[in-house]
Amino acid sequence: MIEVHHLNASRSRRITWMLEELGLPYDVVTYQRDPVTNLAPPSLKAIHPLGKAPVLRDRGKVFIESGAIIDYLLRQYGAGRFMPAPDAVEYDRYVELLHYAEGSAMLPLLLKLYVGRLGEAGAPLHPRIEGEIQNHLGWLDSELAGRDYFVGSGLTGADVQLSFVAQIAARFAGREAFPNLTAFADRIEARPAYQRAMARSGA
Ligand SMILES: N[C@@H](CCC(=O)N[C@@H](CS)C(=O)NCC(=O)O)C(=O)O
Repeated sequence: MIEVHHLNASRSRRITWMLEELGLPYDVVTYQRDPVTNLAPPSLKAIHPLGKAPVLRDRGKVFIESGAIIDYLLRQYGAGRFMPAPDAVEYDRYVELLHYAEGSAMLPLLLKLYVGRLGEAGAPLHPRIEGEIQNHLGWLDSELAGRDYFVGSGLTGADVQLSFVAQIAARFAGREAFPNLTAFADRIEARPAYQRAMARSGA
């Protein structure tokens, strides 16, 4: 049985959601963040030394990195669903966005979170961070103009990866700032598979 190691209020929600979209059976092992530090409990290191979520265990192997986990699940169990065929014109865009979510888009959002904790000491960095947030979220918002999903006409693994960015965008910048991203976040949250995942592993 596939096992997902899930941390509350975290990016690992993408993996339980992807599993629900695929209709695969899985077990969830849930960890709770420390209420003071917001960090994962040390027990998460028992499954992988980094102690980060998500971690997936399947067929005796342990996988980290949500983008790599989504790629693995779709290759193993997707039977062509939720990704373009490797020889399709949209495949390269799919791979690009699958990596882009964690490789680029999350960075300024995480910097805002961490530098914000420095108070006044972090002030010199705020303009650069805000500029990069506008740059990345503005680009993603424009990519969604006139379309429901980032690649082709239906949901792909790239949308699952970018879902967390869209959800944070609405939270950090307000629902009006990036309207296409907000509509995208609303669209994915309305999906029955997403709702099943949240009911199972917590929103
Ligand atoms: N790029 C990784 C990020 C993994 C990561 O940093 N996860 C966070 C949760 S969103 C975590 O485990 N934080 C707990 C901690 O750092 O103690 C992925 O997408 O899987």
